[in-house]
Amino acid sequence: MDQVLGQIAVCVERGKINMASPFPPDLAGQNGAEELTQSALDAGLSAEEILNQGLIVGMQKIGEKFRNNEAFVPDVLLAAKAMNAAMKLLEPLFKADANRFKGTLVMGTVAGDLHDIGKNLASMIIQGAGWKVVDMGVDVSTEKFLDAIKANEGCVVGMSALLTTTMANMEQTVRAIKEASPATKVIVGGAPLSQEFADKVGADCYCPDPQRGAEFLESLSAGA
Ligand code: B1M
Repeated sequence: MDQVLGQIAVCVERGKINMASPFPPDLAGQNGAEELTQSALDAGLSAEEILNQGLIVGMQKIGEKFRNNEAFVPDVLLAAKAMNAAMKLLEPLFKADANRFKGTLVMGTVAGDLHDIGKNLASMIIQGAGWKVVDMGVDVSTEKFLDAIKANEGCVVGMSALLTTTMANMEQTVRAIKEASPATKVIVGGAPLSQEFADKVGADCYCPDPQRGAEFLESLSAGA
């Protein structure tokens, strides 16, 4: 792995946002995820490389520590902040020409769930693939999804869930959408999901990663 990508991963894992951030104390005064991401871009690395080999690697590592009780909620929040700061620099590189949208994706994290990093990442990549993304944020109720479908005629709906408890809310929302608007396609993603779960709840596409979502949407626009 390129050295700067390894450093970016460490910054995300340790919650080192930028040079000005005092945390963690042993990295005070050093470059953070923000400056290193800018250096990587300046050195010619692609946004995809930085995302997949730097930022996501760091987030996976802090996730493992969190699971093993070696890191706690404040550590994970700082890691999320470091990742978001770097993602802001990558975002313009994933953006498509607003005059040539292939369709609209209404995207949200399901009710009860506040995790938004995966959703934001998927939104960014799908936007880059030429879709207008209407971001509903986190903790999005079934009613809000249904209202957004009415307001964005012909849209596809994307949902993210990171908690086994909120997978049940996802199921309820997908079923309500299919009942109220059977033609609306629904794509779902999030670490605890599986193809089996997506099939069971009636989603049209299970996305283990954003690219799968972009490919499914591409197949819809190709068939339109
Ligand atoms: Co939370 N959390 N968290 N957390 N958190 C997990 C999910 C957990 C697995 C950690 C663990 O125990 N190892 C665990 C869930 C256990 C379970 O349900 N079985 C957990 C828990 C328990 C909790 C709390 C309950 C902790 C507490 O309060 N005691 C709490 C719940 C709050 C709530 O939502 N109501 C909580 C809180 C938080 C923070 C706020 C601290 C923070 C979220 C910050 C934020 O999102 N702004 C946080 C984080 C960061 C995590 C971990 C560490 C990382 C999640 C993440 O962002 N991953 C996570 C552990 C882990 O996953 N390793 C954990 C990186 C992201 C890029 O991956 O979201 O999977 P992911 O997205 C991927 C794919 O899934 C896919 O694309 C992305 C890129 O590949 N994808 C889509 C996702 N959605 C998609 C949609 C698509 C397409 C692709 O189209 C529709």
